[in-house]
Amino acid sequence: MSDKDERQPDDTGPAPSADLAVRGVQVFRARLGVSEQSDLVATLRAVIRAAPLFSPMTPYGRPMRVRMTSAGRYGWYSDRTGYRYRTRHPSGVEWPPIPPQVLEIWSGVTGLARMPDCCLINFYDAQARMGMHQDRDEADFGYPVVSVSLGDDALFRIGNTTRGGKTESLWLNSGDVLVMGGESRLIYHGVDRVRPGSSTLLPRGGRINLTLRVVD
Ligand SMILES: O=C(O)CCC(=O)C(=O)O
Ligand SMILES: [Mn+2]
Repeated sequence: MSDKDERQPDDTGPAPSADLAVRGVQVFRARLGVSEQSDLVATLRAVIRAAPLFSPMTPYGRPMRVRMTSAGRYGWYSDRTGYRYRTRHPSGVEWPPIPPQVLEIWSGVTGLARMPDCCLINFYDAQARMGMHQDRDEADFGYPVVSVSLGDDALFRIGNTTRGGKTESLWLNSGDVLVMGGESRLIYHGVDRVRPGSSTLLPRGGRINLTLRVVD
């Protein structure tokens, strides 16, 4: 694949279906058109006003570079005692509900009737990255993980179901949706870097990732 996918999403036709699978990870390129992306960002701003972004502490005692918050019955959280889900934002408020547009993305790419319990909202500034990890704080790995990219491009790395070994990388662009399910549900993955200024979706730049998961 080329370093940069030049296709521009448009709102004139149906979104293309999965055009790529890397190690069982499905990538739906330009699943969201430009206006859907802007509407979604406006909706997410309201979520973030109710449940502001924060920088969780890793179990290793360093604050994460990615700032985050959640929507849904559960929010993902980390501190010195480990990774887990909790039912309230650190401020004490309940997490806001997952916006209907986000649930529609989930249904569209998974075909599942069961809705996700958690929509993790990750915000990456120009320096942020996320180390290689598995998503494994959920009860049932039979449900996929769905990840939505908005804003600046991100270099996403895909490894194996055990730590180490060869990896493959792909650029995720604004509007792309990725699904880790089946044999790829427990695959190691991470974000090496974002490409600042590659998108005009967010006026002050940066990248938003939504990660949708069934928790219990
Ligand atoms: O930002 C991304 O694309 C991935 C985020 C992620 O893997 C996570 O939050 O678990
Ligand atoms: Mn992850």
